[in-house]
Amino acid sequence: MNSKIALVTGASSGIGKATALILASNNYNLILCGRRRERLEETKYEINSKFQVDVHCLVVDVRNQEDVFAAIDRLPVEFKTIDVLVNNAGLAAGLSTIDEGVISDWEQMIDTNIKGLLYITKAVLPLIPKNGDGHIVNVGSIAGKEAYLNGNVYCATKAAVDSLSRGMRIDLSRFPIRVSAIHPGAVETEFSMIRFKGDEARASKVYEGFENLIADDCAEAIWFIVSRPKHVNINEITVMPTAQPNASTIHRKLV
Ligand code: NDP
Ligand code: 8X3
Repeated sequence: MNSKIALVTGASSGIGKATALILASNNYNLILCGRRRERLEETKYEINSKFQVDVHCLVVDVRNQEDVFAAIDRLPVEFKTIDVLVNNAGLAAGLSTIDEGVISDWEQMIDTNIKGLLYITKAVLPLIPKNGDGHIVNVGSIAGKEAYLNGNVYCATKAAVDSLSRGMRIDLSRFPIRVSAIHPGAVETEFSMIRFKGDEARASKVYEGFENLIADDCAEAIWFIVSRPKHVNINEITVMPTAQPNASTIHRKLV
């Protein structure tokens, strides 16, 4: 087995899957985490067909504290050093004013985007080397930098990821473990289908009339972060479509 190992949460789709592929192409062995086993197995198959690295699928819901700790504990011994942790699993559920918000949507976003990230981080930290090889990359969002209309709770969860990244960086620099964050604007993935609960027409409108980011744009930024020499920590990268200068402005050319 090669020496370096990365664990990517939300590796069954979108940014997480693209990140797993770019890490594999750079010789990292992978632990792919998500809830959908089949999708993780598909990613594993794709990686194995292209690259000579080892891949382990970790089927777990990051919201379940007990399951997260048990799953990390049960990792095969050869995967028990984790050099790079990419905390990417996350979602938006719904898009409505705070007075019309659905409480179960709020719970899902808070439990996944904040508490899930914390559970995974706490469970994985003992396995991260304390010699400068260890690196945690959190996937935040432009939504955590600027609130936008109807974004309220999603924006708040991503502001928490931003703040946690800053705090974790301070706390873990003593080992040292590097902590970085990436804050993307609009990326076409399954994100909007999930946000709009399978409403394809509404989801596709999000990306109409402008060139959105694709998952590979984020994966390349994550790879840049991870591939810096040990003495360099990229604190954060905000990556936006050129047509989206801030969280709530998109220049669309609609016919
Ligand atoms: P996708 O919906 O394509 O991917 C989300 C991933 O998160 C899936 O692999 C999903 O896997 C996983 N996931 C969701 N909930 C859980 C859970 N409870 N336990 C484990 N895994 C979970 O969206 P993106 O790739 O776009 O999203 C990835 C991250 O990027 C998210 O944190 C999102 O907030 C952030 N982001 C996205 C932007 C965008 O415009 N798309 C912009 C800025 C940030 P599974 O369903 O198999 O569990
Ligand atoms: C996802 C990007 O702008 O839809 O975090 O909130 S946005």
